[in-house]
Amino acid sequence: MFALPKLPYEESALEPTMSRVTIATHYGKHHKRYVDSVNDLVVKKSLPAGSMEDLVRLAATTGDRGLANNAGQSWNHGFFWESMAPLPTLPGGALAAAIGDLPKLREAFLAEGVGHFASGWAWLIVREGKLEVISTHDAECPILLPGVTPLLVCDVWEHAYYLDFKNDRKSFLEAWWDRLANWRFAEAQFAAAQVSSTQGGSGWRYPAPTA
Ligand code: MN3
Repeated sequence: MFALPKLPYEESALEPTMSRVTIATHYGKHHKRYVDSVNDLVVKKSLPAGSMEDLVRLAATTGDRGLANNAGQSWNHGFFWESMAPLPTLPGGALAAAIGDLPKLREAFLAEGVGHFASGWAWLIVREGKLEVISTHDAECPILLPGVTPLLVCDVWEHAYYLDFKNDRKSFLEAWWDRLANWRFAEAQFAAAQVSSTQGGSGWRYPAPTA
């Protein structure tokens, strides 16, 4: 059984940018439902025991849309909670050096997130050693992309911001980047990407299931 990963802060810790009500709904209802659905599918389909990463890859191999959506969303949300911190941070060290022009990266990230049509995710990633901003659609999980290690993600599904920003995704993304982005986490992911660029083979992992 997979558990809902523990939030790295209190539900009210990201206020006022992300309200306690948004987190309670997003984490306690949306994310929980994806994880519950994965657990149900594992039992119903007698899927092999393994990690969430294994299930994301299995679903891609077998073309199982239900499993792909729920395992992908479970993973992406786990990564999303780690991508935020209660107090504003800035990139430092090797990551700051690799970024260079931070305002330019901010602009690219906002453009990607605002421009992504309908539901999805805006990511800062390392691909083959290079920083890149990409978006994935619906439940698409970056561990399936060859040579990619994600550093940060912002959820741009409406459920991530509608209660706090209504339909204003741009203001949400700006506030998210300026006040919530967890650059300590991004630095750790960046360091992990240097060690190994095998797909999903390094960096954050979804907590292992308990028997
Ligand atoms: Mn979400």
